[in-house]
Amino acid sequence: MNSKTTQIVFGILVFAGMNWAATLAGVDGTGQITGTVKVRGVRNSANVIVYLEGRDGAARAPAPDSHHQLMDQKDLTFEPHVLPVVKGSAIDFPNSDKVRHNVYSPAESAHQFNLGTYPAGVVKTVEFAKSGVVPLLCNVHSDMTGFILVLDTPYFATTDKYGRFAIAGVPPGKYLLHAWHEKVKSAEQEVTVEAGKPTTVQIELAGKK
Ligand SMILES: [Cu+2]
Repeated sequence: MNSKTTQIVFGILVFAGMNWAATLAGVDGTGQITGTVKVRGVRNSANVIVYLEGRDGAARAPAPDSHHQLMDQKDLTFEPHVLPVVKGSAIDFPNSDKVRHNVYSPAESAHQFNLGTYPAGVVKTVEFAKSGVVPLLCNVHSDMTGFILVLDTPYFATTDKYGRFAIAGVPPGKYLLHAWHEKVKSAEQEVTVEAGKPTTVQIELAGKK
């Protein structure tokens, strides 16, 4: 690569990087929150749902996603293991396995339902109108577990295995940030989002529920 080509490639990379940073930080007057959640006493820090509860009237009464969300049944697991959605969203439950499943949510869940058994190729859809935790179980396979978190906010993210998360496009204001994990006690902390400026938080979850 000659130096001119190198310069052009470098220029494109810088431009792409700036675009990406501008999108995350919000050229539209929004801000973003990034951070890491450390979960004590579990294999890794994945599958924590982080969400923002609006203060000062911010982020209240969001519109549900108009397209359906997806909770697959694949290789005898729920995929994804945890799924945050806005209240009022519809979730499709396909069966991508060769065996039959019988998905249901137990009595204590925010939305109780039982889909019955159905084969591959069939998709059943459920609408979640009430916020809260909906554990998922299968009558056929007792070790299949999953969770749906129905939220009153569109500002949420799920951590990766390193506990990292990012929530972009957040209107400036004060929020209470919640971190939820299926096995460990939840935690909350106050955060302030500023336009065009990333806010970084570190959260630690410890102690069994
Ligand atoms: Cu099953």
